[in-house]
Amino acid sequence: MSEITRRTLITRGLVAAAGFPGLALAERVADRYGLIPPDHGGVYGPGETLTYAAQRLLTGRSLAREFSRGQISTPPFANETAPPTDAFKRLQADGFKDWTLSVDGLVAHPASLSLDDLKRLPLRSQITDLACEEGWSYVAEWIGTPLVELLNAVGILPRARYLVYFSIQSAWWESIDIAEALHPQTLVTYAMNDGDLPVAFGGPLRLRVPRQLGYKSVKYINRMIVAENLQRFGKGLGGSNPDDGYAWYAGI
Ligand SMILES: Nc1nc2c(c(=O)[nH]1)N[C@H]1C(S)=C(S)[C@@H](COP(=O)(O)O)O[C@H]1N2
Ligand SMILES: [Mo]
Repeated sequence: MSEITRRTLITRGLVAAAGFPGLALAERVADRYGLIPPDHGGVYGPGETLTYAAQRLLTGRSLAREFSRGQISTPPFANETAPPTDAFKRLQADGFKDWTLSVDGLVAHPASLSLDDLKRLPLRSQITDLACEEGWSYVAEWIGTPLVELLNAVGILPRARYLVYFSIQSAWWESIDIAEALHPQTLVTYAMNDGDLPVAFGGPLRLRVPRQLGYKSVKYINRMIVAENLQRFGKGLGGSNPDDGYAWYAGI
């Protein structure tokens, strides 16, 4: 189903199911419940708002499908193989022992964690599909710590609404709402299938957001900021992909 068709159905479904007399009222309801996405302006804005609001109301706690070991793709498809920057190559030459993930913003205890620090947090693995907006996908086992464990360790403040995350590859950053950040399948991953997370797949550290399209699973992450709103980041639309015209909420 095309994105537009799907969006139209969800929009109609939300409007029909809730008996809303019109889009304007639906948007007001979405706003009241904090369901306005950052890319709500422009031509597709009302559609983005209703897609996000409908999905959050209907599927907020749903789980991405998990697969069996036998369904892991061999070989998996890596979209990009080149190490991203010189700074990256220097860290790589040292086996990533100096790689850090900083977490700051609306947190009680800002922190800078090494890969070893992250490996001391509770571990979870899951076999999920990574689906690109271009139509291809692959199944892999992703291993890391649930983001919720990291956020519990730094203590997010009550005003927090978004988690913004950045790659060492500066053109790449994204954000998710706190519900997605606390979801048990959102993982800070450092391993894949049988070993360390390969560079081609975002190693040494990648956020996996399996309920959304591949572009939300940013590779080579080294910074997270917990924020109340997204206005000060890029064009204020919530990510490098939304800044380029893709949907901020990329639920599948
Ligand atoms: N830093 C960074 N993260 C990224 C990308 C990228 O080019 N750089 N590509 C994104 C896109 S569009 C997709 S579909 C997936 C591809 O994941 P893969 O390389 O594991 O196949 O990574 C996402 N995360
Ligand atoms: Mo993609």
